[in-house]
Amino acid sequence: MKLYRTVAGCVVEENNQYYSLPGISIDFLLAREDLPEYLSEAISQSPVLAEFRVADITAPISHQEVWAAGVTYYRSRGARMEESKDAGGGDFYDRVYSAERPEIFFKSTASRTVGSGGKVRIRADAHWSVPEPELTLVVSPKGRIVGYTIGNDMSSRDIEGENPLYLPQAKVYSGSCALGPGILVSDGPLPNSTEITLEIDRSDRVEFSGSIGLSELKRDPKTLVEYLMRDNLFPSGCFLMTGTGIVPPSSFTLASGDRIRITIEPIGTLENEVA
Ligand code: DO4
Ligand code: MG
Repeated sequence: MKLYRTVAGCVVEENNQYYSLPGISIDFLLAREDLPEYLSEAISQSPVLAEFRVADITAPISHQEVWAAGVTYYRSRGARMEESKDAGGGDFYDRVYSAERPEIFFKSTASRTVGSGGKVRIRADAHWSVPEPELTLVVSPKGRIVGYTIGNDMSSRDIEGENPLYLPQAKVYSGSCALGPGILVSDGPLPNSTEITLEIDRSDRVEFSGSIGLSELKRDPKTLVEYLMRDNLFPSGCFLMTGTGIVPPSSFTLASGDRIRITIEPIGTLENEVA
């Protein structure tokens, strides 16, 4: 079952049929502990939509915060060590990769987040920018994983690499986050065979493509959630990005007009243009 937030309200997709949930907000739904069960029941009493327009989809976020885990794939550890080698920061990333406590940082709010079809941004003062395609957990107020979406943790690698203390500036700015297209509502784990793929088109040809299997994710999603919830309250629920395992070559930087497509098969494709 998938949940979409659209310009006309929330919509549930089940067995290729779309059901509208009139008057029910994304905040109401994401604050529930029983989202999968609630939606199963709700669609049995909801009208079937005659037409579902992909163009009507908006980011599935309102009052939720977006947090992100980092250095959760071996490939990310290597990339971070490389970009920070001149600043002597490489050792931190090596240590956090194998430490018991994961790296978790604040990433975004709804105002900085775009949905599928929206425009992500690169910072005006950055000259090495990349998308980071990440499986994103949808977490209830009590810390239950109630669904999955696709996240793009847009990042300024030069700013992050200059000094690890610049991480918030490299990660948190207007248009630095994309989420969507919708939420795969499920409280079970995704299979280890799940693939995340990234394609970046420039002038109608593929400039970069890559993929990574979820089997390469070093941290258990439930453990990441457990650390996030320690001494934190999320009354509206929250999103937790699980880190990137796909890193374009160091010669690559995003440019205005690039189209970024991130696919995670059971969830869908998150597609954004760079403003
Ligand atoms: O440590 C910096 C951030 C790393 C990150 O965002 C990732 O690995 O996805
Ligand atoms: Mg990331």
